[in-house]
Amino acid sequence: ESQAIQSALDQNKMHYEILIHDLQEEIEKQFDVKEDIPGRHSYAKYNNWEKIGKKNERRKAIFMDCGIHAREWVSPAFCQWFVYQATKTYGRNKIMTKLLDRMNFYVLPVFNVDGYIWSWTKNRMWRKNRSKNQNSKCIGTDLNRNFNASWDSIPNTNDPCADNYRGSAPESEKETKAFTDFIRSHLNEIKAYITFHSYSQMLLFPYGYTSKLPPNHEDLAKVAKIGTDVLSTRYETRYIYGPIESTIYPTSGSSLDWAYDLGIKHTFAFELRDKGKFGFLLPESRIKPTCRETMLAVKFISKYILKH
Ligand code: ING
Ligand code: ZN
Repeated sequence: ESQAIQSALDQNKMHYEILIHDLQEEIEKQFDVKEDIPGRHSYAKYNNWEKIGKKNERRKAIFMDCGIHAREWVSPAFCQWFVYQATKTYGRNKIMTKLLDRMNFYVLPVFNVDGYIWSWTKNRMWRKNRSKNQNSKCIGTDLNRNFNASWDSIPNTNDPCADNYRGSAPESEKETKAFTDFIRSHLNEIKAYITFHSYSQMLLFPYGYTSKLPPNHEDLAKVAKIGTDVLSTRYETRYIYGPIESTIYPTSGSSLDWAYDLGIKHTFAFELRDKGKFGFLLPESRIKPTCRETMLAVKFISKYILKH
């Protein structure tokens, strides 16, 4: 049986390779070959955003990231798809042309580089990054619990051996720090933040650390409702939407809540396909459909941001 599982995993890996292939170069650019933290398998320079749009113009921007969790492979696939489609359809697709004429997109295709590599080479189900923990043999911090957003307020994130370990302090991880530095220094342009996870088919917004609703809840819910409706028009994929806390589960220290509290009033997290049949091992045949339908929702959100 374990052999069957292994071969399923191998197959899945190969199929992803087709779409992820072009990402390889992107990922390699992010490596720091010096290995400045000894023992870390490989590790990012943390500043390798793709910026799509026109040069040297101040205007609204949307920041998107993928792959904060290693095993959620369809997420980096989406970021790659977005960059590919944006550059390919600019000048041909009306909406894309208008969006890129008027705003910029920052796309971080793989937030958690060494974790992602680990999930390809050693452990398909790896979630965290690969940093060492003091006083523990266990490796890794859950980057989506490491942000300074009511950090550590939800219990059970303090075990370094657990998949949701919050890290030793807020922003203890280089990946987190590089991201927050970038967002802070571009706050006047960044009007929306979208982060991509899998799986569950949900569109989430703040908060995760409290059941309190943010001031613009109605607005967020409206955008999420239309966004998920638009997404479903392509293949009838049904998404649910709502605040993190009541829609998926309570979380503290997430990037979404952090960005919101910093002042980015439109922050969304996608939980992409599926609802658990394949889960993280979403087959190759579903990658492109997932990207296509998700693109519709992202375009809608972008148009909304442009208008408001
Ligand atoms: N789910 C997310 C997690 O970090 C999430 C859910 C998204 C929480 C955004 C907070 C903010 O647990 C997965 N599958 O990673
Ligand atoms: Zn995730």
